[in-house]
Amino acid sequence: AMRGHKGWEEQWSSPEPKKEYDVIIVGAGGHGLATAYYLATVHGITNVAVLEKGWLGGGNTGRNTTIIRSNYLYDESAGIYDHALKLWDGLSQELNYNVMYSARGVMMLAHNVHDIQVLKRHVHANRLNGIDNEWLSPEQAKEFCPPLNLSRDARYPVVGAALQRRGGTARHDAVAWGYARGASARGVHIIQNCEVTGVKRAPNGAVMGVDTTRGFIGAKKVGVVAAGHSSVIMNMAGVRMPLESYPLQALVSEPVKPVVPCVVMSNTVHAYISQSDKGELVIGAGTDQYVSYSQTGGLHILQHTLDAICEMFPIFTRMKMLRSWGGIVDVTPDRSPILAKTPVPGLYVNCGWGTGGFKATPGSGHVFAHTIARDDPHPINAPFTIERFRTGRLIDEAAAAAVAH
Ligand code: FAD
Ligand code: PYC
Repeated sequence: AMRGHKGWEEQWSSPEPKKEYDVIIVGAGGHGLATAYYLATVHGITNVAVLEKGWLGGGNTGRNTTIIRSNYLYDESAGIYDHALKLWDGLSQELNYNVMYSARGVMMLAHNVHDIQVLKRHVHANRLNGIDNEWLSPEQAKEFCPPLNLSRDARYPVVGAALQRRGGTARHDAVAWGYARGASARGVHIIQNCEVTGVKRAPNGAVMGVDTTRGFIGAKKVGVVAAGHSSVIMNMAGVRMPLESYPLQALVSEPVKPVVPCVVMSNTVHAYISQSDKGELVIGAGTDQYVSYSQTGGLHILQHTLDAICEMFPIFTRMKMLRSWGGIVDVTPDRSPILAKTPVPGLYVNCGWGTGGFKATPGSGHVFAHTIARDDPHPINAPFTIERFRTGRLIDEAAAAAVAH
């Protein structure tokens, strides 16, 4: 049927790379494309290339389970994740592209006294920052998500939940496509199948441009936004990053009629679930326990996750799983991202989002564009430096990451 549709307009152009740009962004995931979009729309910088080794949105942006929330513990995190959440609200209008943001609520389950204490601490901290989060009894949790199993016989019974009603999901591909179309329309060059293989520095140490599989491309400003491969590219510039890269997997079931009305996450049993608009159950796991660049991951991790899902939702026990996949997530020691200038003049980095960067895409692009355009961080991303791992001023969000890793 698709072959009959002739004359469709291109969503973005595919130009040949120029010899030089004002800014190069490495990585055409959601964060890189959003950065380019805001460089153009907010800062008037349009002589920008986004270089992508594969196809745009083919990295973690196109592989994630699309959960959006801002219920992190620390003030710094509240700043950046809620900045993003506010932008999600108007993003379809901003891009004139339906990103299908659905504030259906994200519910995090408690299974023991320790979980209750941790989640209640997050509820209180969030409220102090003006972020919605509320405590639910097990019965209220079931009312919000009827298929949830409240049996006391479960290995990890549900003993309460924290609910962020503004949390939800969005269509991951549409986010990449919408930002790409918006950036391209303003003159940004999106160059796919163009792998960065080196970062060139001038004798004074400053960035001069990048070597790529399509030749050298010059720029005095380079932003690295390459998720699981960020440390590889930063290494090309001589900067060692506090990052480890792990496979993180997800899977979807056969499509069924609407049955899961919200997002449910459980850090204790290592599983989370929502239902896509197509009807598939979207299920995710914790990371594999070893570092790797393989986008497959271990089968036992998925089996463990499905065991947990079946215990929380026994009605899914006989459902068939359709496909699974993995992405490579870049994890920092404190589970918070790095959005910062680097010791190399003209080199900027936006990485370390680990298992949880999709939700931050609009806010991250917005403040990273500011950082590059002004050569100075936006107040929202100012705390997310590389130096914090030397000074000890960490932003420890291991509990709020809510995905085992
Ligand atoms: P990416 O989309 O990965 O983009 C980086 C791009 O850089 C890639 O396209 C890659 O090809 C390119 N690149 C790499 N090396 C080079 C090179 N040398 N030259 C040129 N280009 C290069 N987050 C949430 O908030 N909610 C979730 O529910 C969630 N679920 C997840 C589930 C899974 C299975 C996975 C894997 C991740 C999940 N995440 C989630 C995390 C989230 O997907 C990422 O943090 C986020 O998408 C990162 O976006 P990005 O644009 O930085 O990276
Ligand atoms: O950060 O909310 C999250 C998340 C859910 C699944 C993977 N990451």
